[in-house]
Amino acid sequence: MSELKPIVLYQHASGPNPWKVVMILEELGLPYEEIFMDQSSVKQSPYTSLNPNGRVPTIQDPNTGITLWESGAIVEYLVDTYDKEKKLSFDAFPEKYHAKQFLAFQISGQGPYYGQYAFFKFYHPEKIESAIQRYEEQTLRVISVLDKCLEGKDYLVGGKCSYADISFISWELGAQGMITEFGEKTKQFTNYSAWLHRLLARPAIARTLERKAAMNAHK
Ligand SMILES: N[C@@H](CCC(=O)N[C@@H](CS)C(=O)NCC(=O)O)C(=O)O
Repeated sequence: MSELKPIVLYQHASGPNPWKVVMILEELGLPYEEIFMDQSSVKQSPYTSLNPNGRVPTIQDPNTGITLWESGAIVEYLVDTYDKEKKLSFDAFPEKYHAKQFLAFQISGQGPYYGQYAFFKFYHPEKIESAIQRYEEQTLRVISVLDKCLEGKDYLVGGKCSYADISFISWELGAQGMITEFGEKTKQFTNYSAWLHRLLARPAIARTLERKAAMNAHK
């Protein structure tokens, strides 16, 4: 892959979604360069001409000419375009669709519920207990689904670690980092905990998380 030009990733030091993309780039050994954005510049031109949603991540790939936003779409693009050896993805039926299913669950279930849980617990100016409770329940429900799907399995799809597994890591760690009682509340989900440890032991993931931690420690 040495002939590839670096993929440009617009990213954020602490938010979970761009780091999900970094994990895939690292796993696939793709060259990339990062442009770190702050909260206000993502809402303004020129960034909004790349991503009208005013959020990160966005990528620009000079090798194909694409500009793409939404982390799930970026993950799919990267594996479709560059994972020719199917290190993290699948050609075979039904695994190919099961991996898409879990990515869809991550994007629509994990990301929004965990995000709202953190928002109502820490950032909303009023303390609305019913909203906190609702999103905590939904967060734990997502984990219970993962735990069930992982019964008797090391990974979600096809007996190997794929983008489907990796896509969940960022938000799991985000929730653990923000919510101190999270570890206690998720202790009962033993398949889920073992799976997360397995994923965190991967060199590309450990490398990514070390860099993210170092970056946030200097703030
Ligand atoms: N659905 C989007 C969510 C992106 C998102 O919310 N990104 C956060 C960082 S993790 C962000 O840009 N926040 C800035 C803001 O909301 O203004 C994706 O998966 O890419």
